[in-house]
Amino acid sequence: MQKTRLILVGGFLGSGKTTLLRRTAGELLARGQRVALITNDQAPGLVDTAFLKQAGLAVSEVSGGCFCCRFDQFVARAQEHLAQGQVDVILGEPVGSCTDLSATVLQPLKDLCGSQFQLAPFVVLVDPPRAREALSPPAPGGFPENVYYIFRKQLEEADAIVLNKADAYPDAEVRPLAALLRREFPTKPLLVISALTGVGLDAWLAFIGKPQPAGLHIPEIDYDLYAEGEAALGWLNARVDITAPLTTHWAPFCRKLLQHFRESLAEAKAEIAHIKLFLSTPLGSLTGNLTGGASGPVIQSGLQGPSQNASLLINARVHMLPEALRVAFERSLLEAGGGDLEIRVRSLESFSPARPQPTHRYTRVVELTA
Ligand SMILES: Nc1nc2c(ncn2[C@@H]2O[C@H](COP(=O)(O)OP(=O)(O)OP(=O)(O)O)[C@@H](O)[C@H]2O)c(=O)[nH]1
Ligand SMILES: [Mg+2]
Repeated sequence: MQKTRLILVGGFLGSGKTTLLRRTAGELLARGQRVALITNDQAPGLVDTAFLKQAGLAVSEVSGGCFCCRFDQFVARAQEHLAQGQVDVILGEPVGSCTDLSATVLQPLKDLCGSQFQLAPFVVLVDPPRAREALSPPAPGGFPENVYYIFRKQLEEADAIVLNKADAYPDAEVRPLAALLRREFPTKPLLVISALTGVGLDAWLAFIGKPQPAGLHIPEIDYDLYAEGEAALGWLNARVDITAPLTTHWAPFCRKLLQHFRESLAEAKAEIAHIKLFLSTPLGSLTGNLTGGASGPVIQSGLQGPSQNASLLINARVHMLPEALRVAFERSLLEAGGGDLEIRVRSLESFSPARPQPTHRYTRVVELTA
């Protein structure tokens, strides 16, 4: 029986994993391949899952812990996709604050599931400014050093590095960074792409389509530092129902919400890793994103018109205590609503990720003969 190709795309929060996976899935489907996706988060209510489902893709999720701590759930989701019909490719997106995936996911997959899945090289996606910060210690960015520790470990364990968002920065910035990554990681293939515009996508598809060894690197990981780095980030997942007195265009509301949120985090000097929202109405959906740095909210609307009711999903990952993050979010929601909207928070979780407790941890690279 033909094995299903399993492609895991890692990388720090906001580096563009979901954007790349959505585009990759679209390209593979257009080439006649059958594709499924698995998303992952520490808590339920994932914007990524909603975003990919709205694109008509077959998506399942592992929530409540990362792939390494929920390894059996991850394998169960992958097997469910197989049971539902022939699948040629499964694309998986691990949590962006996770590392040590080679030891805890890739090696066990090769060892325990090698007869079902053919693992592609583990690719780690990077956002140019974040990579520059992480590779220039002491990091000049807004995260504490233990967060950049995770970022660097992600690069160390990668089989290949993909420098994303090439469209957003001049060549004069991208080229020296690519050179720095090549110097630091001379044995790892490096691709430069834009998941958004499709630049470099053919090379990317050719790379993931080629049978190659996967999970070649198992770096030493200091779990105390890793746990501290993850715990330095506040996490918020919320579902909110909103009713307006009259039919409303929701894009301005979402923009205001993200702007207020951003201002209140800037006041608290809390660095944003990624804030993303997904708003749906009977007339379609809209996504909004905020990543760190100076860039403002990016709103992409697929709404076909105004409506009175909307459901909002929001996921925020910020260098801030979870309780303060919740307060900042709730305040921003009220400010964006301006007193006119009826806002019902259906669920809200804010927390810092717990210490990672992987199901397996292999210390040696599993060699595959076939
Ligand atoms: N300019 C530009 N923006 C991009 C590109 N790829 C992704 N983005 C934007 O970066 C933001 C984050 O993208 P996502 O795909 O959600 O990133 P992610 O890595 O899945 O984020 P998490 O799931 O939170 O870890 C969104 O606003 C994307 O539109 C790119 O190639 N160029
Ligand atoms: Mg994502």
